[in-house]
Amino acid sequence: VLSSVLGFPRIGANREVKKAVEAYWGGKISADELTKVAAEVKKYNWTNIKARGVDLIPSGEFSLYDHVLDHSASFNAIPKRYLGHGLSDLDIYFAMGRGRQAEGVDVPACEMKKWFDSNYHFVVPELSDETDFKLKFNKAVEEYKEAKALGVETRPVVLGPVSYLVLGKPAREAKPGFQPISLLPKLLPIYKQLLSELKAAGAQSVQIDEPVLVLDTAAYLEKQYATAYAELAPVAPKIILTTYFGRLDSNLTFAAKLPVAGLHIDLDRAPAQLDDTLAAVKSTSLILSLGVVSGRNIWKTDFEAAIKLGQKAIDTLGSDHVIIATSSSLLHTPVTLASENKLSEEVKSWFSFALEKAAEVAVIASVLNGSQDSAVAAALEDNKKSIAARRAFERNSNDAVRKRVAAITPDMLNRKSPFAVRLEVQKKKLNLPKFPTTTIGSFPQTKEIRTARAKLNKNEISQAEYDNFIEKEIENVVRFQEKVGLDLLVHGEPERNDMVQYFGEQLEGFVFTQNGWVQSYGSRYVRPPIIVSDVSRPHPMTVRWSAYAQSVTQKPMKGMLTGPVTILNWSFPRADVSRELQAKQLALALRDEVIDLEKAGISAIQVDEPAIREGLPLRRTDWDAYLTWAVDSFRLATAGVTDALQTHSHFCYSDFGDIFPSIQRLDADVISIEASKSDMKLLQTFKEYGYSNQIGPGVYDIHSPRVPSEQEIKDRIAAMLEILPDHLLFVNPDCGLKTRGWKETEASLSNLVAAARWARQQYA
Ligand code: THG
Ligand code: ZN
Repeated sequence: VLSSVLGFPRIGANREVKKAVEAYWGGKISADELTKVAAEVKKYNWTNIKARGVDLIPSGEFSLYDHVLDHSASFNAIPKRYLGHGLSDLDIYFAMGRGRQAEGVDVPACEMKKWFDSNYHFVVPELSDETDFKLKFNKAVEEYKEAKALGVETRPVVLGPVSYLVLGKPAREAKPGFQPISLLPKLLPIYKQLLSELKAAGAQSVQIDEPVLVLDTAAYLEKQYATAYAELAPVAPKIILTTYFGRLDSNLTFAAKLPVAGLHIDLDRAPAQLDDTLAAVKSTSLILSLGVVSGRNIWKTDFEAAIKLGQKAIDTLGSDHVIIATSSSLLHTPVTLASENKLSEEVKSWFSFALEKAAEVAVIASVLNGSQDSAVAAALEDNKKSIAARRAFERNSNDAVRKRVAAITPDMLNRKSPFAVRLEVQKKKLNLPKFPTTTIGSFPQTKEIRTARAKLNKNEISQAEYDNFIEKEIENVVRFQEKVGLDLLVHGEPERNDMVQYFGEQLEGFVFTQNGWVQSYGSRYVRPPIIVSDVSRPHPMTVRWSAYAQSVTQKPMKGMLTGPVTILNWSFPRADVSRELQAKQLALALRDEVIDLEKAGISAIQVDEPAIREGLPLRRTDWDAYLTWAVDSFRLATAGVTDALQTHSHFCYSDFGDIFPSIQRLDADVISIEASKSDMKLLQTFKEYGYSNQIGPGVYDIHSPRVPSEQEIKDRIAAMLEILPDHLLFVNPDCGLKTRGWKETEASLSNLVAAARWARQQYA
């Protein structure tokens, strides 16, 4: 039995990559210096994984921005708009990731999408018949050799051709009806070259990721999979076809027949698929890689349970045909628990981060190999103890919270009156103009804000000094919005580090890390809080700040909360109770907050649910169950108020084409959505669906520093009004502004307000 890690965080133990990448963007370090930092991080990863005793160590999955973008760049799948500006390959790469507006170049970024149901974003390949695939560089080979030079034999990782194409989208110039998968015949020669070069470099095996195999769509791709792997297998090192985040289900039938050396399945997400998989591969020569150590959560693996699964596979296939692995790349977990000094020893003993997980796969494999090593025996014993201790803790749940969840009644999910009635009441109460302008909530998080927070954490300033500072910031943001001329104001969220972490810190039932960063996209990382027990709200969380903000302005102030589903999805959830139960507990806590905000004089409250779509199960058969509790949780959180309270919600991602009924069922008075990067088709769908409440489709993309012109925004509003009724339209950016600088924020919002004013005259 071999042990394997499918991929590792590429941010560095101390966020070295973020710092270096941002320094490079700021012109503070050279490309060479950036490469050096990257090399150090790769070395750290390889040597540390090896030191934990892992047999199959990943290479090639490192990235300066995004691994899908790495593939596009190396395959020469580069949209034309990035070419001809005299940019270096590296700068073209970053321009695709984040856009570029400097020295006469003005190009927006490529679209980003959520990576399956995770909180990681990948850069969507843009493809057409004009895409001129060639292998510009072979990252897999380069990193394989780089590791080898350090004395580490690795198993290179590449994203498979079918998944790569399926994750892509038609480029603007693509013919109507173009499907990226039609490029498979053109792409396969590139993969052949890539893989044969890997073989020539000495790689024994290669991990080819085909996560699309766990989706319903894969059922229609059987032929493409067969063609692809029939062509690739003869020239490639031994292929381990790798699936994760879900179950193969019926796709197993053809996946198990592909001419590959091995198959990896995710037994963290879908432990029940082991039996079917064993039955399917029993009569083949396939190696089965068992993903028993979660790549998505931070709970210690229950060795006993993992060993049982491993033994079952060995009994069927023989020990030389079994690999013990992480369920997916460890990209989604923090680097190491060793950097956490504030968690109690008890709490720490429940967790494993990436490096600890590397050790876990090695120990489990050793046990299955019959190791007599005393260190292995000790690790096994330790694991038994901490799993038992955690179970004991879980049994000690908060009864009052459980009882409250059990007592939820249907009427608690309903607003008092239907939308049409509320609309009139709210019109009087809020007195907003036509095409009201607003923002999504956060304003630039400046160095000063971060510094103040850091000082508070280190006790270098008092709580009172910090609170004063935050009040000043809030007042400045309010004045700024008044000056720019926005209608529905926000307090700017200077008190929040992150829209999820902040609430985690206020709620009972969570713990947080000091250094548990996980890449969200590019150089942006998050520190997910960890839900460890039943959740409740010991005190109001945002009322103080929203009430203060309202007290310094005559304009209406929008309260700002993160919704239950999003808090859940962007945290590390408990593994011992259902997601539904955790969402309902969160919803009750938020319901109390919403009611308190209204009591404090706030007349609009936004409860963001950007993660509701990404939380959707990967398989359609699982959708209904999820959507029922997810939407109910939102309604539970927001329905406790009077008709006069205008509820808002926000979704960062617009691909909810197939969950319209659920978006409608949220019954938020206003939703703001991302519509700037995708086209107007989305709005058309809203219309066709007959969506009835107010909508603020983002009029510009905040994910890039470029400033939209007034004309651009006018054009967008005009295009939106071709589709949406004018009495339902809000005008807002497509997401929060915390990652932006003040200068571009002021310029962009001024243009936005001017465009809205123009629209009021134009469509009076
Ligand atoms: N919070 C969490 N997850 C998210 C978002 C979020 N997932 C989706 C989307 N928003 C991702 N967007 C961002 C935007 C900005 C940052 C992170 C994710 C960001 N991070 C700071 C950084 O990397 O410098 C660190 C933030 C901090 O100090 O805590 O700016 O909003 N959970
Ligand atoms: Zn957003």
